[in-house]
Amino acid sequence: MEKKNISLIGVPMDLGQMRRGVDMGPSAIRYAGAIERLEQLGHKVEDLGDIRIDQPERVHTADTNLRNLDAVVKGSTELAQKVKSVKDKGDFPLILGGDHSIAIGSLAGISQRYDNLGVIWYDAHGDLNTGETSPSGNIHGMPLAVSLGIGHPDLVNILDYSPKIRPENIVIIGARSLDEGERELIKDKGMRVYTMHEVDRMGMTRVMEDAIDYLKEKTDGVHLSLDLDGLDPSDAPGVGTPVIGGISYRESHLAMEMLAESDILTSAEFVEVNPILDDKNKTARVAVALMGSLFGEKLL
Ligand code: 4U7
Ligand code: MN
Ligand code: MN
Ligand code: MN
Repeated sequence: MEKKNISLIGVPMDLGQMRRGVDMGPSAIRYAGAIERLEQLGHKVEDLGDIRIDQPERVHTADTNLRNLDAVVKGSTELAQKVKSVKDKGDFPLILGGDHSIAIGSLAGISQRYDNLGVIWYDAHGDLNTGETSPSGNIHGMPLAVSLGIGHPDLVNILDYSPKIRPENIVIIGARSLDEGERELIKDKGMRVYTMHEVDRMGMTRVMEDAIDYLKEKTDGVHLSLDLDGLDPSDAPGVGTPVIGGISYRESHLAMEMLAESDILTSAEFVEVNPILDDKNKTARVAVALMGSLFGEKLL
């Protein structure tokens, strides 16, 4: 793979859900050696530091079913602007979360540069809820819907355009916990989803071959949004919403290696690492190991 200029952005966001600690994700991933790993592979890394995120609201405004809405909008807007400036320089944005609500800002900033951005959503969940369908009111369960232009106007209109992505440019991999409203949206919009059933049945090799061929043809850039809970909790225990029966560590490496070979990615984010729930920073170390494969590391 060609050597990249990578701009690292940390987003210590924990407002999209209720478990404290995920705001320390960026530190945990840096501590696990992300920058050194990428530099060893010959890439140039510039660490832009962390986006400023407000404290959680102490009183939840109950009328919206969107916890910490205003603070999430503010953080997302700041992230979107930062990501956009990285893209304007022609660098590769690598965003470290933080909970998955940060994808709202990432995609807002990235997608302005593309007519047809593709997205790989590596996750146990669909993150396709709205205030109306969400069982939790947690915005980290909504970013993919928001990016499709579905959801609260303040979230949907970040950087004043919508939608950020088209449903046919989305590939979800690893899904095994979908809410009723999410299933309907997937069917209604015709999104491509490789649930754990397809991963089991086809194997990760065919899933990734398929996904890469599909996106290569349709899109002019691809963003990887990797939620560590896409992996099985035995491999990635430090996440807020673990779901058993996930993608293995080895399968995930294979997926990252195949993405590296294809060289289709134009941006990436690693989210939902929560060091307080983790086992000796294992999940952050897994994230860094996967980054290695994603950016061209080989075993031999
Ligand atoms: B994550 C959930 F109900 N669907 O909306 C919700 F199961 O970013 C979970 O993928 C969302 O970790 C998980 O609250 C969001 C729930
Ligand atoms: Mn997610
Ligand atoms: Mn998830
Ligand atoms: Mn989660």
